[in-house]
Amino acid sequence: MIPDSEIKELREALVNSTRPLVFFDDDPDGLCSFLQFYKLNPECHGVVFKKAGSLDAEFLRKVGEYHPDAIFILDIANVDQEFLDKVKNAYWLDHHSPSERKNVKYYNPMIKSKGKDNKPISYWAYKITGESSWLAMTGCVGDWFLPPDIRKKFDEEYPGLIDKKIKKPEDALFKSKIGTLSRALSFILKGKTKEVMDCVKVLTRIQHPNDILEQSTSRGKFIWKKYLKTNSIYNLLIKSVKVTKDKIILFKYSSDKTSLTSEMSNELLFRYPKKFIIIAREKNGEMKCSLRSSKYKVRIILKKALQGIDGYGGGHLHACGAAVKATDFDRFLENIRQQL
Ligand SMILES: [Mn+2]
Repeated sequence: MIPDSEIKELREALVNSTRPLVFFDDDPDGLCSFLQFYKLNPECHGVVFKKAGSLDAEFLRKVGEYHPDAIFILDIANVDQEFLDKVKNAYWLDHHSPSERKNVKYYNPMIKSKGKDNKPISYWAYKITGESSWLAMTGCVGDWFLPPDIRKKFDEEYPGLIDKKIKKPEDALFKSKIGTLSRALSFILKGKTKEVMDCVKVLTRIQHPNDILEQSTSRGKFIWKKYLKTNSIYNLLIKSVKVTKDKIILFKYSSDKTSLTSEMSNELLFRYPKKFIIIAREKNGEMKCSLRSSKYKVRIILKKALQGIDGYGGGHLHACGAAVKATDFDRFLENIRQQL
């Protein structure tokens, strides 16, 4: 967990900042964390982090342009020391494997819990800001997490958006309205940074989830339209996945632009929790993979499978990302298969 003293410290830093710059991950958890920060302090200037790899010196340009008095880094797993050395007053809030860095205030629930507590950043953002249970839920559900304490508040404030009977996060993600919203946000984060940030700007002005879900405002309509555009590509792809008796579900496609591997693998995991799911997108001679399984320990299998392979990867115990040279992909696959 993150102790109350640290929650308070973050809240004060955010409230007292006159020029906060916020880097956030490009998934619903990262986005909803930013939106909650924005609700508490509308001076927040957001930068979506769309890169595979780390927040590195390249992003110092953003710092130079904006001149922030405080920098917040939300839901980003890797930040280079070189970046941190050149900035002042940085706060980094993350729930991936803990890092050791200097010149930054670092908050991670995994540290005190010895790896047991990896609640999403949207959860902590709600503790910090007290803002918008619907944003907290949308972000948490996107990370396969259903926090009972926020759920209670959310059910009071937004009845009907999650059926009372739903108890599992994956059911919330695929069978509830808030899950639809979470997947919609995931899809609007695809595409070019400029377009994404236009959507994010609109999202900062949305007051109620039904603005989007029922397209009851023009802003909500705008977001919904963007979602449908990506959703049509997504539906075509997921329909072409073949499921056999094999323990592995493997799907390969090639696209320069839209990465939908993580969303596809999540939906397949929901439908086939006992399989080992590999969705791979080929780009520039590299296979960018999302790996999922409820049955198998994906991170451990992945680590072994990468031995002697030109590639890298990691993540959570049952959900990982990896990139492997296309020429090594068959060998990589065989290394996985041997362990199942
Ligand atoms: Mn997250």
